[in-house]
Amino acid sequence: LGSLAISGYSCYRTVEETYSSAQAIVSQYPNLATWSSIGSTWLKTQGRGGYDMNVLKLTNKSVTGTKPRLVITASIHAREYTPAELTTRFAEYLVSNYGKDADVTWMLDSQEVWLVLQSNPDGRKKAEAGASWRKNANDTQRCSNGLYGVDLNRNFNYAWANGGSSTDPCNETYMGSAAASEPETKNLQTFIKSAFADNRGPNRTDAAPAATPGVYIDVHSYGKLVLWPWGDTNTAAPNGTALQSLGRKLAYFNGHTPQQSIGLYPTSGTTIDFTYGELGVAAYTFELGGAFFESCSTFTGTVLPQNQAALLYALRVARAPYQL
Ligand code: ING
Ligand code: ZN
Repeated sequence: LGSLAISGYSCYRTVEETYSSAQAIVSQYPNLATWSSIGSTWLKTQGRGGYDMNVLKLTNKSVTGTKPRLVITASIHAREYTPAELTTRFAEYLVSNYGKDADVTWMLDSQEVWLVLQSNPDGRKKAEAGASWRKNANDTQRCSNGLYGVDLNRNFNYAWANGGSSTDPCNETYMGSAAASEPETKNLQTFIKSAFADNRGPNRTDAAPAATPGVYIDVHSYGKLVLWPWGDTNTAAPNGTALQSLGRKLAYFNGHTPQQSIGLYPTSGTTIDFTYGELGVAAYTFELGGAFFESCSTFTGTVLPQNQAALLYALRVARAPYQL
């Protein structure tokens, strides 16, 4: 595992280590994996270093046809290390068990798994340098306390600025100067739309049920929660009963607590409200573990970690029609 040491642990891969692990998967399993850019981070658009944002796509390419997609974005909040590491391990688990484990084989034959392992690499780099950093690295407005950046999980353009986010650039939940003002947000929105262009979920009253519904999961830490839309109102989502039913299963199999996301606290402009609100795709926020920096010892050994098992479970339910 990686060389990054934080909070006494040495097992969280850095941005560069995560990217080289993904590239290693692609060279070792070319028939199962693809790695491609979805755009540049804020710093890169400024010509000041920065990163490409990338997606790791996993499926058995020999089996063609329209497959349901499980789309996972990890570590959109810079200091939340566990999601990126867990999701990278999930990818390694899938490719290394293809042809060995019947469930994994079935899954990669019949599903597509699209993973953004590092959803905020600029911010993550600041966290790796020792800052307790949540937002991206947009320093257009620098604050006296040294903080800057936009909370990407308040910047998405569905019901943006509708409460539970801040107009203050010095606040940790700063919504940004406009909906989807940040390159990371634009990249993720375009990516999520492309993922579900032919996989619309049946959970919006105004959307016809799709033959191959997908599932979207945005992985954060911490809290041991499974959250679903809406974040800005207590009103249930248009197909809230089905959304809750699947959310409860995901939580149960993960030892987490299920709830509509406003039950944690009000939010707007989040990834899940965008994905559900714009596309009608079942969308969940997972809050993993018990701390931002969870010990990798949780994941060692031969037992599939519960969180990892939950992602496999999510993949399974993605196959069935959404109402289970
Ligand atoms: N928590 C999430 C946050 O963005 C969340 C919780 C996500 C609530 C999505 C509602 C909707 O604030 C952390 N730890 O980031
Ligand atoms: Zn978070």
